[in-house]
Amino acid sequence: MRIGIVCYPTFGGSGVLATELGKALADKGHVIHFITYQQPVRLSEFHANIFYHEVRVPTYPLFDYPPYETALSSTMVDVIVNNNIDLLHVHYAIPHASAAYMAKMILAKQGRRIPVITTLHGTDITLVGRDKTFAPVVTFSINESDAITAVSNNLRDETYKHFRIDKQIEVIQNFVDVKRFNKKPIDAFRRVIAPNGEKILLHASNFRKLKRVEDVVRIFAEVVKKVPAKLLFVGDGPERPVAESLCRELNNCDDTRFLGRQEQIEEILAISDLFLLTSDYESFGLAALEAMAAGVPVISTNAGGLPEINVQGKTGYLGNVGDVETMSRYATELLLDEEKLKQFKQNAAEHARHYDIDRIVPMYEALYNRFL
Ligand code: GMT
Repeated sequence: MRIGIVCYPTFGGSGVLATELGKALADKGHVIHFITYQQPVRLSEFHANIFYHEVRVPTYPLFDYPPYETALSSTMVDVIVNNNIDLLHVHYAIPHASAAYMAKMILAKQGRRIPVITTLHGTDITLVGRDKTFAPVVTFSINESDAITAVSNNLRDETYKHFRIDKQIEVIQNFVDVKRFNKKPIDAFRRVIAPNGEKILLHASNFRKLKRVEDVVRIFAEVVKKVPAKLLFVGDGPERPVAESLCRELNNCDDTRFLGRQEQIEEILAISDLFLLTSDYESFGLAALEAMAAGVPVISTNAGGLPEINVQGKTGYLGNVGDVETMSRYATELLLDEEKLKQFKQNAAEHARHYDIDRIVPMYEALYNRFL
């Protein structure tokens, strides 16, 4: 198949998922055309079946707001026509689903049919999409998609709750390439981070407000009172200065490192003992799944789709949003009990296999086949 994939190219989960999906499909012989405004972060290597088309938005003195969506629709039309694309798969509804609708209508006038599949990822529904600035367009373009998928049961339910959707939303959960995350720890790296054998806790995100990174700092501050430990932060974003200043306030800077954006997250996960995810909401929590695939148990909130992947008392523990005390207690208890920690690490790795790329990607292929 020749598939056009539209996504955000940044470090966000939807872009990562879309890129990994494209790469997996290309490995299976499909020809993939990525359409976005920048080379996607996880698309750094050459692949004979992968093409990248940059959406360029010309500047003009009249444009206070450069019309990205118009440029995106036009690029879609161009790529579809010139590369004989069979199907368009857009990730994150805003503005990809409405841009795809526009491209589809333009092509229909030319007598060409292009099926559009929209995958909903999270904040396109639960945060930004629900805002009345976007809601009518989001509702319309979701309903006009030929197929709609959501990355968790929770996100499907949230979409039905907040939008008038008259079509079936299919759930295809996110996936992880278990082989990639099954890495041996690099001892020298572990020693640099934790020279005295301290436990390593990790948080990775885009540091947006809903990630509640201050809760990560507070949990760590409690844990480190009882367990010699280090905290690693991976990623960057608007709330990073908040986490940094709280760290200083709580006197934990010597034990905390902000690594910034990292492409080789699997190397960092391989030396980690516990992953912390304290979000207000996660439709799925791809970062937590990647941690589990690397055999790292997860302490998370029980928000959104997180209970669908993190199994209480097996792969980790869950607490209410903002309940730092409970999450700290769980983390401390687990880190102090070597046997239990070992068992949880094994459980996490085993559980992640349910979401292996080899199980989930065929679900997308089956979906595509229905429209060709
Ligand atoms: O978490 C983010 O802020 C990024 C966001 C995105 O759209 O790129 O992630 C969403 O999609 C991911 C992949 O499907 C999910 O794993 C995340 O849980 C989801 N984020 C939220 O729902 C907040």
